[in-house]
Amino acid sequence: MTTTIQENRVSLSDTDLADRLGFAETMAKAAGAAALDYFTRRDELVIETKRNPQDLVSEADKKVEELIRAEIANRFGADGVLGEEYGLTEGTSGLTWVIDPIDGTSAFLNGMPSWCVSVGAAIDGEPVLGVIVAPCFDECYSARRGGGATLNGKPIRVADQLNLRNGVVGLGSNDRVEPAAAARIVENLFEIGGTFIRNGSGALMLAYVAAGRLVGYAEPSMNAWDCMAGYCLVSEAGGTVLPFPRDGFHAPARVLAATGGSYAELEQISAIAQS
Ligand code: LIP
Repeated sequence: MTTTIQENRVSLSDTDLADRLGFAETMAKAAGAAALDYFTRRDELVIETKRNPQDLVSEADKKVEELIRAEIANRFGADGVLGEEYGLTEGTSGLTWVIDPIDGTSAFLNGMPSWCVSVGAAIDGEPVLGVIVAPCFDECYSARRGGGATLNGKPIRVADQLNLRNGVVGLGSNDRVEPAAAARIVENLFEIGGTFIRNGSGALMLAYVAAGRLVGYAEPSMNAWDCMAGYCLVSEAGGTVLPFPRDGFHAPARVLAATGGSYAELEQISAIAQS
């Protein structure tokens, strides 16, 4: 299957995507090793506050994104790059890498293992590649459009045998969401006998949906770099996702992913008035 870019700038074949996936796995693992080194000496890191005291960034985030950007520029210089710390660099190939150097920054800086390196790629806003590396667990989740999803090289699939009453849902939220609305999602889930986790990394929780550990994931307002890789993983693992806005590189949007059998109910439970 050949993925033809809009305006026929470039046609990316499955082989092109497979090449990029192999590169992304190697690169994300190297970035993960660099991040893990920072993690072991996090007390030395210079930490800055972004929007509020819960929204932090450290030199680890910036240095790891710089490492990823340099690797991409060296190998696929015509591709675009969108990263959490340095924004959007337009490309000419039609493929844009969408990266979060350390997703779960709060967990990372507080010494908890639930963080990851998230490397996605999109063509015309559609996720086509996803690699999520969780160094503290020695796990590499990987997928490309049409190629299935794997965890450490072994095929993975969403948990079709679970539902919202016997499975666990991942939830995310932050200051962009009205507190009462976020609480209502939890209330709605508890009312049907469900339960949830929030580990601070939306990307890692999306990878858990793809691996069949979580039955679904919902977050009312999430950035493209947090979800693009996870969306590719969930779709290739047989799950259903709420398409991210085609112009979503510039603003956060609602994120929803689940098994096919639980998607509609989780959509209903987590639907809130968008501020
Ligand atoms: C995090 C997301 C998570 C969200 C957090 C934060 P970061 O990304 O993965 O889903 O709830 O507020 O945005 O900031 O750790 O890269």
